[in-house]
Amino acid sequence: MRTSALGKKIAIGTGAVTVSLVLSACGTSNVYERGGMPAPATEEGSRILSLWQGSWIAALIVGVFVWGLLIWAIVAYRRREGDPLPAQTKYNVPIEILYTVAPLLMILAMFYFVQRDQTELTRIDNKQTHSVNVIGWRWSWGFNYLDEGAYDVGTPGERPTLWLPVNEKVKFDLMSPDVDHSFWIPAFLMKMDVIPGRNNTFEVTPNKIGEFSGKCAELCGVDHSRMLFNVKVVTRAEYDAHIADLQAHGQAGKLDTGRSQVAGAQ
Ligand SMILES: [Cu+2]
Repeated sequence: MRTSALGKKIAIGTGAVTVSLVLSACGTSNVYERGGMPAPATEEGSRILSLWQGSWIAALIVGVFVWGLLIWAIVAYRRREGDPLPAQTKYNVPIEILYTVAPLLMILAMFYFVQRDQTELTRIDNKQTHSVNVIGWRWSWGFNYLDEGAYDVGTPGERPTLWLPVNEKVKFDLMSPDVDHSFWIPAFLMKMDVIPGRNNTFEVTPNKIGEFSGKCAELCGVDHSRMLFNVKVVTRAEYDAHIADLQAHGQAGKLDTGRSQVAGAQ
């Protein structure tokens, strides 16, 4: 009677610890709770973060189970003094079915969640308030603010800066005139390849004012590591003022390099 009450207490205690671990893992305030991910700076980012955290929780549950079995087998069935060689077996059908079916179920579960989130994250609903044509080339970036008729490129020795108004959905239209690059803003928890001759697009809604860094995530050649840019998420008023400033400095219209060279490459 006493043992079963104690057993119940242990079970409840273990359950509570597991639940609190799982819940705390879903927090976003510190980097450990996020599993090393940056704090999401877009509306869509929390979806990727949950997928990442969920994958870690699932992997840990499987890991603890497998490590437990391993340690138990090593300890309980260790060789003792005078033990004969154990019976050598092969083709244990139930075990073979188990270790074929169990990983298959795990892969199917992962596939379901990845497919669900990927479909949502790459969906273009065209309800964006503005579009930016991103051109990645060896070794920098250009940004065409398509709706406003202004562009920005870095100058030698200065990183280009992509400005975005906060809480407004933006559609990125990616182009490369030379080789494969990848447009990545880590804080947006989203990246996409920039491929010559292909029009890759995605939409995000930045929801945090601040400065972020961006980079090329596809090893594209000798100066790949120099393909850095800044991102500034600002209020609509500051954004409009910046666009007017670009136009006043002669950066009106559209930088055509990417599109014409891409067309030439096809
Ligand atoms: Cu690159």
